[in-house]
Amino acid sequence: FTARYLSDYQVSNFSIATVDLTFELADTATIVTSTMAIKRENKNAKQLVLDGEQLKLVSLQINQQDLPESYYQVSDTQLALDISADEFILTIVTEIDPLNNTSLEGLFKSGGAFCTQCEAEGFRRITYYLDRPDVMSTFSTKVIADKKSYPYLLSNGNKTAAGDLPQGKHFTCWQDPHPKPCYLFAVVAGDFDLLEGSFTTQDKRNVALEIFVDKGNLPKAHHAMASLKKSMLWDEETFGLVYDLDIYMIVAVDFFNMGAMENKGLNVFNSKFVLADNESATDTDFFNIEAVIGHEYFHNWTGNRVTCRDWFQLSLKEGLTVFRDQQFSADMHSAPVNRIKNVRLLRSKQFAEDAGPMAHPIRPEKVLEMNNFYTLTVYEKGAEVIRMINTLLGAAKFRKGMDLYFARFDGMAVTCDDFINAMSDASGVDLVLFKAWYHQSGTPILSVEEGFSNEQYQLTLTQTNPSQKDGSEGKALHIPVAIELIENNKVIRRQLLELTSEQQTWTFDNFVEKPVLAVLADFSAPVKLSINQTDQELATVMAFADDEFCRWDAGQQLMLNYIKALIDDSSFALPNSLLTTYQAIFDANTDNAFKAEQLSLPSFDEVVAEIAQVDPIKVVNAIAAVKLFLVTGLTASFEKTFIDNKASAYKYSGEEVGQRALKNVCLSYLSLLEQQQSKVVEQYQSSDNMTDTLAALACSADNNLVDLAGQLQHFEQKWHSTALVMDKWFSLAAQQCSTNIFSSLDRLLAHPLFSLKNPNRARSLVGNFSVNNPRYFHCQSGQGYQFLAEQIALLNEINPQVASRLITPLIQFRSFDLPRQKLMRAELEKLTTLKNLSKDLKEKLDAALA
Ligand code: HT7
Ligand code: ZN
Repeated sequence: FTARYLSDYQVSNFSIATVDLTFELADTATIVTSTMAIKRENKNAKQLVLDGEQLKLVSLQINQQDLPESYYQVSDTQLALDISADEFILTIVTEIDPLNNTSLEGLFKSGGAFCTQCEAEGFRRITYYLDRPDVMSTFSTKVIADKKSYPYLLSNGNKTAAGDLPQGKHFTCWQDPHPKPCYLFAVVAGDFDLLEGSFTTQDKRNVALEIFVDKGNLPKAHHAMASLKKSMLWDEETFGLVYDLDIYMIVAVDFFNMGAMENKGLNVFNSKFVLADNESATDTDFFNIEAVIGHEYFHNWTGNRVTCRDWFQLSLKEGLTVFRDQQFSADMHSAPVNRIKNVRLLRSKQFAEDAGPMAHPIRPEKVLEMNNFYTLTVYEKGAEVIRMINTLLGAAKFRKGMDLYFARFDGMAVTCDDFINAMSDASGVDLVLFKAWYHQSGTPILSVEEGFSNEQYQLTLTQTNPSQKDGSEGKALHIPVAIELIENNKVIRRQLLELTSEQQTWTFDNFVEKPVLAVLADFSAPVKLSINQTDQELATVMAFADDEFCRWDAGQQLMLNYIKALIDDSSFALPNSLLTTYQAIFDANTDNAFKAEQLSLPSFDEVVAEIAQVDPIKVVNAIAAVKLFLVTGLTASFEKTFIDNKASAYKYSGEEVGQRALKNVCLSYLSLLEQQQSKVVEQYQSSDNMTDTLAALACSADNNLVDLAGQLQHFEQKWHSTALVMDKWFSLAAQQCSTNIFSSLDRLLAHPLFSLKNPNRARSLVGNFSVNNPRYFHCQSGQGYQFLAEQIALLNEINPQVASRLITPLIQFRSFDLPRQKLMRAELEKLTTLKNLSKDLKEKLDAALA
């Protein structure tokens, strides 16, 4: 396996103007014929080297003449051709085996349907090609298959022909007018139910919207369709971006490595992000479907029309598109609650990645396996970086920057620098220093020092940036820090400070007494904050900051301080003042969804990110102790809020989602008290919706309540034939906080509905155990680590991409105490000896064990 470096980038020696593909679909022997119009761009380049993996080469022709064997060499990864002509037609016929392709890259089968996944480098598993994003071609595709089994034959662009063939076969031809890199190519063939809709663009064109789902699932596709229409309208209204084909198709499949894929005009989605109805989907499912549909749709401009020059630039499209989908969700729902959720994800998962062995800048510089770089850093931190540009420029100039970016680069494959230069040129804002966010890894620590004398308030901000992988020191970044100053319980000053060196001091005049600081309003930068605020100051921010994020975050900081105190000393006595502060959350006139976030304590991962080499069980115990203290002291408030927010029949609306969230947070607290646990049973029995059912089940699993077994059995009986709901069942069963968990896990692995070949299933059981059952994943015996490592070893053969994602909690062993480190390392070392260790796992194991 050889690493690739950003610094080695070179333009392609050859271009491909057009590619005509014919797929003769068959389970184990699909024939792909590719005819390409190729031109030599670099006269010094002798050989044309095409990428290709797991292909059987059937034939090869140049300008319709067979190419003698002495003119080409085939290896496991390449086809090298010696061709003297500068322009020629190359026809390659390959054979592939979709049925046995469990990696779900290239052409594979999901249930009965054929389906492709080409990003990042899956197209090379379909045919020999220049599989790189800066080679853009016009694609036309003919798909041939049995008509009865595969009535729908789909590809990118517009349908140009269709007809019947002998032996019960038929064909469909597609032409995509937009040149594109091969990672955006797609083919799907299957028997589906089709939900049809339409959208009229602002320039009055009619776009046919088609959502393909497994037979019987049509009623579950309406929310996805509504979400698509909202996304299309939002992009027109917010960014002036209009859809550019006559048809937009979405296909939902059950076997999929990630959430969804933005193939031009033919998105393929994990069915989890399409299918929903009131009985089987949670509020979170409804929310996520809208967000993911939005994300893939927004890629049509940020990703497809303007794409990446090379994969190191992935954040060019992903960071920007995540930022766009976050803004979309904020506009559709509560902006502050969305922001809080974004920050929770960043703090719990991205901060850990940035502190772990696979830490990389949002624009990585070295890659062994590209699939390993679809990370929280590239996506979520990447979105934070775009958000900072938005903050520094202001919304109007940011929009001007976006307009200039499209004016300059439409139809091109470009770099992150191109994007920033467009932003800077359009706005006149200097972003030279800012660019360091693209090449520096690690989470900056922002330290805050306050001073007050002679009616002057002094604020000193210091940034510390972690040293880099190459041993170099972390450099000062351009950090926007939005603050509020509160005097007499009122915000009297709001300002955006720009920290551009290691340390800067700001002075604010005319204060009678020292104001209270609310810092990082709206979480204006992806940094860790180091600040000493008293409980009283934090309570003031919680109650009186204008910025909702700051109000929420002050509560989190307060709780974090006490969780840390309990980790240091488990007998630490929590003060009753905490109860007063928490009671104020109940009493405030704020919306329910926000209250629910305020009442939710920092998660296990968020706490781990704050403490070096921590004993994980101490973290679990400390969080549980704070929770118990609060519910014991404020039982009546939790109970009243729980009862007051019981909604009637299920409806997915902002108001009711908030009510359910608040009610279920209260239930989670109350379930710690034996005398309140009947509420869990009652909610499970009376629930008419998945959100409440799962909330009750989670209480039973987290507290190992006696009713859990019966509830799981009842749930299984009711839902055994609904795959997405059974994923939830496996997740919950894996979350059970019980000493019997390991025998339960063995039973779950042997369950007839369990299969490691289905990524959703594998993630539900294996992923959820290792992420959401910290007491047993980190148990002293090391059994939790062993369980995960064993499943990863199996997945290494089946699906390296999924294996490589699931290994995350093990490679982050340095966050934990030395005994855990030793146990985790031992499992990682065992994995290094696997027979066919994939590139994906090798890259991570090498980094972790270095
Ligand atoms: N651009 C896509 C990224 C992706 C992917 C999707 C499905 C399966 C494998 C994949 N590898 C990379 C998804 C997105 O960000 O929208
Ligand atoms: Zn994306």
